[in-house]
Amino acid sequence: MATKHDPSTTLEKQESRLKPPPMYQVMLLNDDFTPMEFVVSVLQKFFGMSRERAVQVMLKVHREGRGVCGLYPRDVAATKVEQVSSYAREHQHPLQCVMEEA
Ligand code: TYC
Repeated sequence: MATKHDPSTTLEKQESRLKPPPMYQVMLLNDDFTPMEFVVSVLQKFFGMSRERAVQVMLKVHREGRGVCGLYPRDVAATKVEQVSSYAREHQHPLQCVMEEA
């Protein structure tokens, strides 16, 4: 019978045997219509970036076609995608936000 102190029965031991949860990159995709200023405001509002950082990331997306906004566990990443997508829709911009396993 396992005792209270058998390490194989403790929650701590079981957690250490699990793989860490997969992480997801949340990304913005470039398009020809969403105003640069709107993208900067999205990066500040939903990803907690400074204005300076948000401008850098927006320009990277503008020049390279896509860019990473942050790395999150799956449910947090999915919520960011949903929030950004509905905010863009509300403002009638075609801005696309997607997630991808890291
Ligand atoms: N390409 C857009 C423009 O020139 C700006 C833009 C940047 C749009 C990043 C989307 O994810 C984006 N107005």
